[in-house]
Amino acid sequence: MTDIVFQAANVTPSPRQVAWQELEFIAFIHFTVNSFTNREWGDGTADPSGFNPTEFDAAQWVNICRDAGMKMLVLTVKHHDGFCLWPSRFTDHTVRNSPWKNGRGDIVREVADACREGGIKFGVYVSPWDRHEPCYGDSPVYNDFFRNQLRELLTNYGPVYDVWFDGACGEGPNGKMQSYDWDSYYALIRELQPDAVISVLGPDVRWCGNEAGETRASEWSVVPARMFDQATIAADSQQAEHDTAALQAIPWHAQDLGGRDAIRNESELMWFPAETNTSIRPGWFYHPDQDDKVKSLAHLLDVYYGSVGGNSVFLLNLPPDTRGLIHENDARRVRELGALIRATFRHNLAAGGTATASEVRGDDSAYAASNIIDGNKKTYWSPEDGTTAATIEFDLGEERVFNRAMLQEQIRVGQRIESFGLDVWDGTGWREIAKATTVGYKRLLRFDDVRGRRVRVRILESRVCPTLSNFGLFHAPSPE
Ligand code: FUL
Repeated sequence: MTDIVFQAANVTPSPRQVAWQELEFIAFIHFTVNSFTNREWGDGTADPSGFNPTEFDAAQWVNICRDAGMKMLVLTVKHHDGFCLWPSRFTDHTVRNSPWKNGRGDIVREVADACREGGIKFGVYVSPWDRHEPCYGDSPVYNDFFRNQLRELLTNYGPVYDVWFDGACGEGPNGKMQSYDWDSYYALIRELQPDAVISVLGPDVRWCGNEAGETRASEWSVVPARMFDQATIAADSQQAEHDTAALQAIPWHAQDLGGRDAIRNESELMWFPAETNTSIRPGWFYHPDQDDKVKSLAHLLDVYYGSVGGNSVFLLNLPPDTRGLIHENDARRVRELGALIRATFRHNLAAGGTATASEVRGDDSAYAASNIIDGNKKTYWSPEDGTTAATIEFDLGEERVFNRAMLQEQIRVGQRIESFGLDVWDGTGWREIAKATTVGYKRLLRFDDVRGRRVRVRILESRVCPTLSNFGLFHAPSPE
C-alpha cells in the first residue's frame, strides 16, 4: 500500500460534516422575484413590486419536506439577481419594498421559524454573484457588503446549519470583476454559526458536478484538496457558470475522484463529501408551463438510491409558485417518495439476528460484529490493523424475503472499503446477490427478491482495516 492511500484512509470528517451527512435527504427551495417574472436568472432590474405571494405559507413547505423525509430546508435567501427575502439594512432591493405584507414581511424569518417548529434544520443559499448591487465589482466594498449581509442572516434567525455558496457567475470576460474574500466569509460563518457547513464554494461539502442527479459508482469523501481550491478560483474567474469552460477544467465529471488512481500523485487530501443537487422539475424556479414536467417517482427513486445510497447527500429542489406554495403536483410526488422510502426501510430484517465476523480486533467486545446490528450509529465492528479483507455472516433467525441491502462504514474514523460482495446461503453454497465498490456513509443495493436465512458480506479490498457500523436487509413493497 502506498503512503498516499494510507494517508487517505486517515482523513476524517469534522463533527459538522458528520451531522450534515446524517441528514441524508434535504430540500432546496428556490423562491424570489424570478418566481414572479418566470425567469431562471434575473438580471437584477426586476422591480420589488412584483414580489407578492398571495398565499405564502412556510408551514406548508416544512410539512411537505417532513412528509418527504427531508431533514433540512435550504432557502435561496438571495439569488444572482440580488433580491433579498429578508429586509436587509444594506440594500433597498428586498421584501421591504414589495407589496407583500405591505413591506413588513420577512420570508427568511417565517421559514426559519417554521423549520424550527417543524423540527427540521434551516440553511441559506446566498449567491455571491449579485447583479443588482452597484458595489459588486468594487472588491473590498462588496466584500464588506457581503459580510454585512452574512452577519444579518447568521445572527438574526436562530441556528443556521448550511451556508450554500453558489459558484455561478455570468459576467463574462468583459463584465464586472469581483475578487471574493472567501477566507473572511468562512471565518465569519465559523464565528457566528460554528455548526453550519459551508457548501459548494466552501470547504465542507462538494458539489457532485452535475445538476441532473447523476451519481458515481464509486463516491469517495476523501479527494484531492486542490478540488476545493480550483472551485473557488473558477468562481473568481467571472464566468463560472456550471457549464462553462471554467468549471469544465475541473475534473468534476470524472468518474472516480478519490480512488487509488485519482490520488496517486496528490500531495494533499481533504474530507470533502459529495452533495447531489437537482430539481424536481426542469427549472430551479417555478414556471407554470412545467407543472406537467415533475419528475417521476421512479426517476426520483433512482436519484435517491444513487445519492443517499451512494455516499452522497440528496438535495432536492421544490420551487414554490406565485402563491408562495409548493405546487400540488410536486407536493404529491415528493410525499409519495417519502412514503415509499419509509415503507421500504421500516423493518430491518437483519436486526433481530446474529452477526459473526471472520476476525475481530482485540479481545474485548469494543469492535464486536454484533455492533453492526445494534442500532447504535456510534459503535462498529473492525478487524485487526493490517487486515484488509474479511467476511461477516448474518443469521436472520428464520428465512426472510428481501430485495434491498444497506451497509454503513463508521465514517468518523474515515472511509476505507474499496470493494465488497453480498452473498446468500442457498442451502448448498453461497450465491452472490450483488457487489459494489465504495461504501462510505451509506451504500444501498437494489436487487430482485431473495429468500434466505444466512447472508454474508465479503469485504474484498479496504485501504486499511475496514469498519462496519450498520447493516440492513429490507423488503421494498412492490411495485415501487
Ligand atoms: C446554479 C444557479 O445558477 C442556478 O440558478 C441554481 O441556483 C443552481 C442550484 O445553482 O449555479
